[in-house]
Amino acid sequence: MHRARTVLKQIVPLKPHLGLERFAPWCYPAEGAVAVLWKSQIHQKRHYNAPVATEPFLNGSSSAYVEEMYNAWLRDPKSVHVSWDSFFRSTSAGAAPGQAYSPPPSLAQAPRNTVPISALAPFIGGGHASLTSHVDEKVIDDHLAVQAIIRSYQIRGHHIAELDPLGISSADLDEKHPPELLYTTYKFEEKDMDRVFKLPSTTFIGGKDKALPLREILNRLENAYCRHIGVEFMFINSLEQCNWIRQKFETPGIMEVDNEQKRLNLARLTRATGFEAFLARKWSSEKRFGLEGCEILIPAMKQIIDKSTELGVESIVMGMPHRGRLNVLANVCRKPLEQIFTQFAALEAADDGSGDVKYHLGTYIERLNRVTNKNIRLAVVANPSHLEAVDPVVQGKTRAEQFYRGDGEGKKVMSMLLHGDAAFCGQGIVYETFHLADLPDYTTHGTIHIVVNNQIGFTTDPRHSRSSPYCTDVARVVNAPIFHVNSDDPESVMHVCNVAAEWRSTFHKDVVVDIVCYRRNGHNEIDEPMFTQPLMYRKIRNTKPGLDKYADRLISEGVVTPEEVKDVRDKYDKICEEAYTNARKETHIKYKDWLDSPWSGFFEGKDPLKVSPTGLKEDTLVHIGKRFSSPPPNAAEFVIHRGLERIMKARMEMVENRTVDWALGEAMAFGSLLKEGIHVRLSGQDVERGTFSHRHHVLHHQNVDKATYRPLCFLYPDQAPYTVCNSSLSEFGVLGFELGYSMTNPNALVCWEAQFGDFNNTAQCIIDQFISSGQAKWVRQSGLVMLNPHGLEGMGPEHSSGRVERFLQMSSDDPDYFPPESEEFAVRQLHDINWIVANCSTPANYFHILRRQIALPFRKPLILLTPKSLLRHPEAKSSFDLMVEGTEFLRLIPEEGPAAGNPDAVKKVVFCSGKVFYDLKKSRDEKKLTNDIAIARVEQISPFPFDLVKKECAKYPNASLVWAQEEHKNQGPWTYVQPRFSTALNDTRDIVYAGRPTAASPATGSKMTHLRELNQLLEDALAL
Ligand SMILES: Cc1ncc(C[n+]2csc(CCOP(=O)(O)OP(=O)(O)O)c2C)c(N)n1
Ligand SMILES: [Mg+2]
Repeated sequence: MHRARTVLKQIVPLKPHLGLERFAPWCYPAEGAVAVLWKSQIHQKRHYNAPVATEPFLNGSSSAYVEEMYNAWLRDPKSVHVSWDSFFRSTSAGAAPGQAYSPPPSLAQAPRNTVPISALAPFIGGGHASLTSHVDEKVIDDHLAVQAIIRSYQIRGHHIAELDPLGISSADLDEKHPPELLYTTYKFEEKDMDRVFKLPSTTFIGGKDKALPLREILNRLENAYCRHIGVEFMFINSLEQCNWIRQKFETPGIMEVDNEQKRLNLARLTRATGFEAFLARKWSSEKRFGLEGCEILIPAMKQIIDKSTELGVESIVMGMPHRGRLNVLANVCRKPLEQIFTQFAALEAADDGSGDVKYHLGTYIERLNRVTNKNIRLAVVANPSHLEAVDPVVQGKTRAEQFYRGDGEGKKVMSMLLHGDAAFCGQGIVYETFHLADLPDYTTHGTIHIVVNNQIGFTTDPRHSRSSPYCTDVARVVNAPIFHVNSDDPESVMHVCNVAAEWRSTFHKDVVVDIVCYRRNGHNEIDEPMFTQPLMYRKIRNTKPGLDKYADRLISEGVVTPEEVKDVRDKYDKICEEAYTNARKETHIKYKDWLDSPWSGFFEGKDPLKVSPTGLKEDTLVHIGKRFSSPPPNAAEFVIHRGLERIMKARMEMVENRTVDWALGEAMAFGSLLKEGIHVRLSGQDVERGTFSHRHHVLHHQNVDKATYRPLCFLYPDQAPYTVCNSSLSEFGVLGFELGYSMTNPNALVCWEAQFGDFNNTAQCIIDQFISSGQAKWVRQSGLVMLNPHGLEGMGPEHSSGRVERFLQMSSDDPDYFPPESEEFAVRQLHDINWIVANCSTPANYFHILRRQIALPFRKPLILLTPKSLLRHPEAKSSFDLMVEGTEFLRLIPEEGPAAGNPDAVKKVVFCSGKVFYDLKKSRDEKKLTNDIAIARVEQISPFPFDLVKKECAKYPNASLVWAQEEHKNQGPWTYVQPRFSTALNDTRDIVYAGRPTAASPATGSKMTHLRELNQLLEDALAL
């Protein structure tokens, strides 16, 4: 790309361009002149073909280089290598085909039996005595120019393609014609138009012809690159891929379609148009974000699905925004129209949940594709209003589906993402999602993107909503080809859709179809667009709908009759009417009809309140512990870092001593689930080693690149697969991806780890819009685990807080409601909550809570605040005794020391959560207050352990109650726990706060202030 630009820059100054003429006028000989053109072509061929240089240099791939050399030579012959000098001299002098090149003088003797080319001169080209006399310099010049022209069209033709169906603006926001596409730039005149030029190998415009008259060259280039399709691909850094695309657009006749396909296009367009018209008629004042102005989207998606199924795809996961969503559900997914229409009626919901507006809901359908006669599964993933946020979720879901099907190359499962023009270029998550496209553990092996480019975002014009020429420029970062296409030319749209599907199937890379269209109505149906886009909308009002234009065209071509067109319209209208009548009989809406990820078989036959045990046989703990602490089986050849050897030795000693630290506890949770056939996936920044260098799930051979060993993958011969993967430096994208991954299969433990907890706020949209509220809105469950390293340790405002207060604030746990106490108290709470928030203080509890995710008969997201200094804290270890059979996750860890032995004498109970426990305990012991002060740990903060808090408080009837936390008063769990303590204690006792004062920032930047604050908090909490 860079080189091409340089070359073109150099070519342009050779001749100042004289005006704004395009090649186009040259391309269309006056009517009746075709025969003349062909006659002259034959004549010219005969005349010009002979001197056309057939040097190997002049093939397309090297033409830019030749141009560069030639220009340099023109400026100064000494500036190029002597061989080039000789070549250009020869060609300027009229050397014959294949003869212009003479090797540079060699010091070595000429091999025997070879003859210098110059010696052949008298026999070449009609007996001229000298090579320097008979090839006109202009011939070389013009051939190079023709090559430059071809290349310019390939690179820049899209800038002048007729993409806007309204014909008022340029899709690249630039009205200028690139000078490379001006005929004057290359010194050609009308009289040159019938000269025949040899075509380079980098073009396919010739079909079987190897040479064409210039007029025809330009004509064909215009047709390929400047009609209703604009192709951006020359930035792709693969010659093979560039050639593949050239072939798909340049080959003569490649766009031709048969009448059957035309009729199919028309029928599909009729349905798409009819659907919106029907809704508009029945619910004229309802928001539906209709597709009017881009109805072609529906045939386009169907074409992609047809082609992809033909190429082997069996399942497509889709993500899309509001625009045209109902139409997609109805006409692409074939969701029963009755179900869609009931969403417009104000009906009671038949199942749990708060639901969502109709243009956000997902769906899942398995059906026969009538065109290819193959079965296909289509899922549209439910999404929030937040544009593009669903993109990574779709990718994660797709990846998971590929994984479970063993579809390692994405041949059976693919993703399709739809975008609005303003959102595609405006939202950073688009970029973050693109960057997952080629990562080994995140790729979905090519996504087909479709942009509904209606050239407006709500009320904002593109020139005010983006700085890039096209709204699709973000896709260039992954070398995705981009096909811009005019929505009013259905056949062009179908062509690019076919090419997009073939591209994905061939190269397994992303591709973009940018449908340049318009929005016939306002942003929604009750919005007035004339307030802000008066001229555009005046034009729109005078623009015939795409369906009418296409129907007229097919009627004039004799492909269909007006009666047939009407018949198809009426039939679809009748279908809608019947569905409407049926929908009116419905009394309830069912959210479950809109589920995008059904887990067939998971819930059936399960006791919804029965949790499987999480404790393990000691043998299992020992086995996993030992494997995790051992080098690879080929240890002799696999050189491990010394430091790691020490770590593994220490791990082995822990196993022998029946204890675990944080990393070992985690490994045992993961390993035991793997043993039980549960796939485990841990993803996030630097998770393989662990941000704090504590995990080491991937050992690296110290002398061999890419030679690694993952102990958890080799625990048992029949275990489930373990994936641990360092992610790109993205939270929004990667957390969204893992959420999507967790949606596919409930029998998997999917964990995302933030580098530090506070970084989760760059993924806030996934947390707010999907994780905390996904089940309520979309009846969709997820057992995703978020690991957020948390704790104030003097590291400054960032790197300290996982912002637990935010998660707690979004928890649906009622502060004033103490659920009935029973055996099932804990599981019922979990069943009813939107997510679980916990801050474990021991490895054993961490082990149990991870395992509990799978032991539950339903799925809930788990938000874990995880430690940093505790990873190596000598006391933050757990005995096997707390992990063996019969043990379980402790929602609250009561005081276990002397105070518990004589509770009546206890003066104070300090409740806390997480790492601060160790600071409090140490300080209390130093102050010799072990008989006076009890310390209890709330491990599961939400849902709040009302029952256990009540019990622990009741145990110490004479004690005052304190909540101690290291976070500032307006942060941390305090505001969450305070009212719940009151409820737990039925307002009979008060609990007071001990800790840092309120603050704007999560933590101080000063180490000294940090220590002073910590000291103060310990003093306050333990004061009697
Ligand atoms: C992240 C986000 N910010 C703002 C909005 C509000 N909003 C809804 S639609 C819209 C315009 C979208 O324009 P475009 O992406 O071009 O899609 P179109 O509506 O034109 O199809 C905006 C700003 C939103 N939904 N999501
Ligand atoms: Mg738009």
